[in-house]
Amino acid sequence: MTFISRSLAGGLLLTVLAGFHVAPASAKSSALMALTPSRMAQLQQVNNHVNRTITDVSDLEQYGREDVWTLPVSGKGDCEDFALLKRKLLIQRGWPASALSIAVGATSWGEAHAVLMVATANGEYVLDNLTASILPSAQTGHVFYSRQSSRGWVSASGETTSEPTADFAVAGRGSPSLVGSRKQRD
Ligand SMILES: [Ca+2]
Repeated sequence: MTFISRSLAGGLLLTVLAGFHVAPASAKSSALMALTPSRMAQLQQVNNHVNRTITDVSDLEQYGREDVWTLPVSGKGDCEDFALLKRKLLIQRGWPASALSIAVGATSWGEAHAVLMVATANGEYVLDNLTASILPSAQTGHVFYSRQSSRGWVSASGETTSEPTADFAVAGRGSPSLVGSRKQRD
């Protein structure tokens, strides 16, 4: 997801966005499902299954180029591909597509990252290939700055774009190399 790192403006931007709460962009509150124990167990089962069965490989290694968003049909993929498969499996299990959106941002150590956000009547939870824990979005330690919606991608400022991007006024200043080493990709 190098376009994400190119979009970032460095630490200042992350400071600005740290308070950005990712609100459900497409799921209406009336349509949200209660997060019952059985549904939480379903989220954990899907998260664990995908995290254990898909091998984390960068798009550059697998496809020879960055930013290939696709289901990991080869058994290999990176963070957004894990999220796409989890979304598909949850829809197959009866979850409404409107409650399932991919959010992109950065980890606390500055890696570009993507996760699957699940909007429920009990709050929004994250399915993450970095952990088996299903955490509320505010407790992941990640900073999210753009999320999928039915209209494209919605940034922290509310702008809709065709690609996930951070479009605050500070973007474009500072170092674009926030993401840095890709040794711990996703
Ligand atoms: Ca990918």
